[in-house]
Amino acid sequence: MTRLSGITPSGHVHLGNHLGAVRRWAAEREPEDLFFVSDLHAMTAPHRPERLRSLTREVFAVLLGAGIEPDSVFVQSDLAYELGALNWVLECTCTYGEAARMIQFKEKGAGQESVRVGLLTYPVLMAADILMQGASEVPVGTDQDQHVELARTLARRFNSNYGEVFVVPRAVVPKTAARIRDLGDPSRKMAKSSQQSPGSVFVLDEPDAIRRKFRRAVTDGGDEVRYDPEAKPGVANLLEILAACGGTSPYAAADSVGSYAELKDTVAEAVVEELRPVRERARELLDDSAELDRVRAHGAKRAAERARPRLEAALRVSGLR
Ligand code: AQP
Repeated sequence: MTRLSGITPSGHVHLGNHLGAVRRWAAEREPEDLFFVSDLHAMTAPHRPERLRSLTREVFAVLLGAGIEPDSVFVQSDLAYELGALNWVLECTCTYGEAARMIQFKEKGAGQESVRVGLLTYPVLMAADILMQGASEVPVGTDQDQHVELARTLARRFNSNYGEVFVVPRAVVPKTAARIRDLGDPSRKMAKSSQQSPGSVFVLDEPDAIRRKFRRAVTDGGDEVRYDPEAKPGVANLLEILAACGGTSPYAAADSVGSYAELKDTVAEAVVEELRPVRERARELLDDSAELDRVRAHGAKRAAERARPRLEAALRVSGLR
């Protein structure tokens, strides 16, 4: 069983990515699991080339820093030629109606003056990511369910039209993890794309920056520390973060602190300690370009070796080569 998970370098990796995904990927990984930095997906919206390149390196270093094995991680664009080929074959397996139905396309495209064709077709590229690696399970949130469903449809259609080449993948719901909210605006989730927000805590932030951000975190009226996400969303978010760092429940975390100020200090220190080893390992790698490049080339080679026989078979049975 191969599980495939990706992270898009659309901004700096934040505390939400860490607590909600990356930390678990590292802790619960099975030998067959695969992780990748989906830099091709980051091109569906306007982007700056140098920034994309540097964020891709950063995200890759953070995955390794979090403890993901070099054997199981790669950068998507290091397989750009292979993916480009399979993407075309799958685009010719997918109908326009199927692509245009994707809710994310409608949502992300809504109100935009101009939309990249890639925003319409990237679920097909995602299908190529999944099918080329022979992934049987794709852990995704509900917002990506529909894309995995499309990958299933395309795998089935391709197999029945041309021959059995692809494993038919299925979406699996990851075990519940905290949904971390923006420290300055707890009504929205912490997000990579809201880079300017002082309410986003990044994995590579220095301890003092982390402490400053928590000191400025929005709390709620009153002064009682109580876990009540409806009435006290700001405090609840801080308690969820504290609980996630300490492996307890938000209710227990609430009992451990007496005031808002104490809560902010306690959660800031817990986050500093939680992120410290990841930041230190990631920084070491980012400072040692040669080592980072070596690990990246190794991951790319392994991923390409895994992908090529399936890609060759897909090209052959569909009438190419
Ligand atoms: N705030 C969050 N709390 C918990 N988990 C989160 N994830 C993202 N935000 C939070 C999880 O991180 C993994 C990788 O995310 P992604 O690259 O697919 O990005 P995303 O889900 O679209 O959210 P981001 O990081 O905020 O990026 P943008 O701003 O580009 O949308 C996923 O497992 C995701 O659930």
